Order: sequence, then C-alpha cells, then structure tokens
Amino acid sequence: MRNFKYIYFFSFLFFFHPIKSGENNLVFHGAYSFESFSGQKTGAVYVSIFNNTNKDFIINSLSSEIAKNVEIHEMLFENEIMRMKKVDKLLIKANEQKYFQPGGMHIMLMGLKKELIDGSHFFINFLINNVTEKRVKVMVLNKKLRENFIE
Ligand SMILES: [Cu+2]
Repeated sequence: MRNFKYIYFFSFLFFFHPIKSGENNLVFHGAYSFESFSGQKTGAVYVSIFNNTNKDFIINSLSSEIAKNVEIHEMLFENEIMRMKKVDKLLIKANEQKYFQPGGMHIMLMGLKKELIDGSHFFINFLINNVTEKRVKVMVLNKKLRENFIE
C-alpha cells in the first residue's frame, strides 16, 4: 500500500513537464535521494534542472542543513575506472536541461549529519549567479527503488 506514494511521485517525475512561461530563473524538478543506513556519511541527490530562459545561468555552490559539504559531481571514465570529479561551477546555457541521475552527474552529500529516512524530505540551497539562492525540496525514497534507476 505504501508504494502508492511512489507511483504518484514517479508519474509526477516523468509525465509532468514544467512549462513555466514568465519564469525568470532555473526550474528544479523532481529532486530525490535514497534512504541511508545508520552511520552512512555520504549520499547522492538527483534532480532535473530546466533553463527555460534565453540567458545562461551558473550554479556556484550548494549547501544543506543535512550535510557538511554539498558538491556537484560528474562521472569520468579513466583507466577503465569510473571516477567522480567535482564540478566547481555548473553552466546551464539558455534553453538547456541538465538531468542528474544514478551513474551520471549527481549532487554529493558529504558528512551527512543525520540518517535519511524513507518518506522524509530535506532541502538543498543552490547559489545561482552568485546572487540568487534557490531552496529545493528533496524527497527521500526507499533504497529498493534504486534498482529501477540503474540498468
Ligand atoms: Cu559523488
């Protein structure tokens, strides 16, 4: 029965397209993370970012009450090993979309201050163009669902 909330969430994630005319900033959509186990010190957050404007945006830094450090990481294939590399400034060009997903670009929570509980939520603040701070809600999902995201 509890899976109903996920069905609702995924239909929201995949079938709802945020077309917001008049939106003068980045649109963050469907941010989620997976529940952590006790003692876990890192976590990952995935989100879709839409730039529906005719100007470029830069994400300068991220922060959250839930972790000491929050960084954007990309995955690089080096010497047959996948590595994570910090992205210092993420440029999102006019009319571009960025999809953060398992196995690819992600937001890394480092120094988790508390356990991420299935069904709860927390916030990440994105500093955009060094002036605007956007507070984005992140839903925590059951880790069993992780299998559905990685193929
Ligand atoms: Cu990472």
